[in-house]
Amino acid sequence: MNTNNETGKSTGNIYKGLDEYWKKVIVSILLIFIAIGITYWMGFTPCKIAISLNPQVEFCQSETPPIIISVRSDVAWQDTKIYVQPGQILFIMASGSINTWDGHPIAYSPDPNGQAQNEPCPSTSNLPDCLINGELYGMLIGRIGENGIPFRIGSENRFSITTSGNLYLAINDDEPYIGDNSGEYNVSISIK
Ligand SMILES: [Ca+2]
Repeated sequence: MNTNNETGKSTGNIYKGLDEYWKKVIVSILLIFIAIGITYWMGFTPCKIAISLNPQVEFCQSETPPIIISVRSDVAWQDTKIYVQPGQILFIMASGSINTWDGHPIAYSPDPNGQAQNEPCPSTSNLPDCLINGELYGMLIGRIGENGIPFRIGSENRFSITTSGNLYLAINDDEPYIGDNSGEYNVSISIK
């Protein structure tokens, strides 16, 4: 009898121990879901929390899926059809290589930051104006609206939008000599 009683006690303790364990698991899971619910309810998405923990995280791509487009080097201002307006933040990343004088190695741009090996555009005083005078040949540039003021972009940049209109992109070059370019940049655009 004693043995049976002891066995019964031991078995009961094991079940009791398991019950306590699963209770803790269930309570923990519930607390995690409640915490996630409260953070969302308060407007703290994982993206915003990441930024608050590390200010270097300037933009959370997961919050707005990026728009991927190709920007040709042999066409001037290209309308991305992306409408932006004041208050938005624009995050642009670009890659690829182009040539601003097809077949001439000196005009090679290894990336959207442009040709660091050359003088800024226009490289000599007898050359015509560029889309942005004083910026490098081959640099990815942009403007907001058909008559917006052009600005540099390069391989990666972030902008606070202060005007509304479609985003236009181009590759910097002497304006009359854009047609002799080759290649394109791949551009990722995120709006927040
Ligand atoms: Ca050219």
